[in-house]
Amino acid sequence: MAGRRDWTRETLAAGVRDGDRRALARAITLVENGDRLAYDLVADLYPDTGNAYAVGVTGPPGVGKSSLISALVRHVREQETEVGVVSVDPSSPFSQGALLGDRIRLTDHFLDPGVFIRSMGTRGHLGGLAEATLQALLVLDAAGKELVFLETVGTGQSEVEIIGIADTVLLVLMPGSGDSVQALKAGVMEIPDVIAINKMDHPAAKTMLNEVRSILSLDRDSEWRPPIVLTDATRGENVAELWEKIDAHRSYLVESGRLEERRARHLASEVFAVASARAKRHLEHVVADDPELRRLLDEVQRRELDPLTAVREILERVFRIDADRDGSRTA
Ligand SMILES: Nc1nc2c(ncn2[C@@H]2O[C@H](COP(=O)(O)OP(=O)(O)OP(=O)(O)O)[C@@H](O)[C@H]2O)c(=O)[nH]1
Ligand SMILES: [Mg+2]
Repeated sequence: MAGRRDWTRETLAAGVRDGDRRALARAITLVENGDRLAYDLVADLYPDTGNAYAVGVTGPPGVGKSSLISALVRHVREQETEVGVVSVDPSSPFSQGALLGDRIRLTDHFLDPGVFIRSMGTRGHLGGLAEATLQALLVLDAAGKELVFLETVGTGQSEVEIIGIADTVLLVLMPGSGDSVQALKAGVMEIPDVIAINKMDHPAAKTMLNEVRSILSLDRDSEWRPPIVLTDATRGENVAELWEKIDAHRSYLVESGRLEERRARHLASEVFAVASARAKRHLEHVVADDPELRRLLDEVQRRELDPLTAVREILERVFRIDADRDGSRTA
């Protein structure tokens, strides 16, 4: 078995392109750790990407996201579609731990060579989960996975950056996910492309369906009306219907030319998000290490220097940005 030292940029890229599981596992660990080799690898693989369809699956804890993905994977494997699953846990600083192990419940597919499943935490990743998720998606894409599920728990803003790269966003709810319904209603949560109300056996499932339907009916302008499907992930009920809706969304995007547009927008915002995150980190490090800059902050605190003058000096020193010009543009 190849140890960590045995992989080079070339062998790893070749292994990923062949869909070799050990190469994939290694590549995603490198991505997760923000390893230099991961950057080189993704740079090499990038020209071969763009073929995988990414489905983001989000929703509150325990609603059945993993169970539904598992059922959907079973369904698409009937057509022998090659599938990747990345389960991202924003709250976990480590990966492959017991907690994440419990989270993925996809053990049915662990022996299927056409399915690659991986959970990912933040671990030492400085670039954040958005960056790690994008890189993992690109690796799976280059490995020939035609369909990649990105699972992440959440109901608000935190997961937006993780599923922001997805082509289709599936929101999973269950009776009792009232907070999410409120968040949809208040416009705090972005309208997903497809909604599953899982655990449909629950007596309150129909009520929730009507509630969600009435919220969505307010949004008359959009051309795509998010379909809502009642599902039972454990019994596999309506899973085929759910897949049809996801596929219909994909066809809609392709036929209307919106897929290219959406991907271009996602990639641009991803690049900006990662660049901003790095710039912020750089700033924090420099300020922490530079007594001169810390002195500025002290002066602000003592009211000897006003905040915006301090900002100008910091930007000039750290980024060589002429803050006056920059400020006048946004004013
Ligand atoms: N009765 C019933 N139970 C379900 C259904 N779907 C999932 N479950 C159960 O609900 C629990 C949570 O399911 P998961 O698939 O792990 O949910 P999840 O949303 O991925 O959970 P987290 O990743 O921890 O947020 C498990 O015990 C499942 O067996 C369903 O349709 N009906
Ligand atoms: Mg899960």
